[in-house]
Amino acid sequence: MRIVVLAGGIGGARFLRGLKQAVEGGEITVVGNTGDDIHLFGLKVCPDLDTVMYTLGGGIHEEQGWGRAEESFSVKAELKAYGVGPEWFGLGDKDFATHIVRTQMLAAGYPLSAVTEALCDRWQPGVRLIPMSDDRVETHVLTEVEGERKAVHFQEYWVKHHATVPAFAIIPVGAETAKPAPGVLEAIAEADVILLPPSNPVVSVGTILAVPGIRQALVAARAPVIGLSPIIGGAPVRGMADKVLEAVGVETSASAVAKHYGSDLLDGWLVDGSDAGAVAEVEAAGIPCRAVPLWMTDVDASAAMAREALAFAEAVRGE
Ligand code: FO1
Repeated sequence: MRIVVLAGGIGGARFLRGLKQAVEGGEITVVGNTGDDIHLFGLKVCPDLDTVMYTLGGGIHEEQGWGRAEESFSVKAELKAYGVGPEWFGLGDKDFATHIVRTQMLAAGYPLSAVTEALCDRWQPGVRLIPMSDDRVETHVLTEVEGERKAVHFQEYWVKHHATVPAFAIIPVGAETAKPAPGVLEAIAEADVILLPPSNPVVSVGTILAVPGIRQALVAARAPVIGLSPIIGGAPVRGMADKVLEAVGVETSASAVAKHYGSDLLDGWLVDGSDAGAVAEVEAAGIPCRAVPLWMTDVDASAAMAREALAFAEAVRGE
């Protein structure tokens, strides 16, 4: 079975760990969000690609959901000693090696998709990880800091300000001229099932959908597109999705996110049991909906969710 998953960072990576367990032998292609990418110290950092690669490859810092396990921060301390910032983004010594190799390969002319493939050769994540685009796309947030309106890089909004400053708009800079990376549209066209995991619907899945051609390919795909709600009981499971949902005028609820994705895109939407009351509303919007447990408390729970999504895909296939 060929499965395509559009994934962001932590939520997407944890879901993928369950999906891998649920479909031993299945062929999983992950289209990764690159809007979180940031250039620091002359290096290109790809947080969401690295979170998927490290999580599925066994190198992730489990509690954080980003960066490496057993990490040290000597280089970070030395950079601080030189007065070179920013200090608010925690790059560890082992993680620096990933960014050095990536930047070196990009400088040699390899596209990000080839670089990602090369890095995954080491980590063997057990999925094919393709960036949404080889072109530079960086999400910026229109905010107000000390009374001054300005656009800041998503990571500055998310990590330095912890999303405590207002977000008036979310702008995936460069998306309008970006092209899907090689293999993305082909994987979508050939997929048997396409899944939207509980990643951030605005800055992760939303950014991938902002690359011209990807949303259209999903709408046209033969495969059923099944989404899993990242919102449970009116609150984001993790992270600060509510802050960016507000920025784009979407209510923080399982049903609002389904409608935001649209009935043209979704063939099915899974909400948590606690949101069973939303099933009728989602179905009224033309989207088949089921309530199942969506808390990814461990890999077995994530695998159970994945099996529910795959069963739902079979149920709606060809309808
Ligand atoms: N998230 C944080 O909250 N604090 C950090 O210092 C931080 C550093 C960091 C370094 C490398 C990397 O790949 C990810 C990192 N993240 C950090 C996570 C990052 O902000 C992700 O983009 C978000 O978690 C959203 O996916």
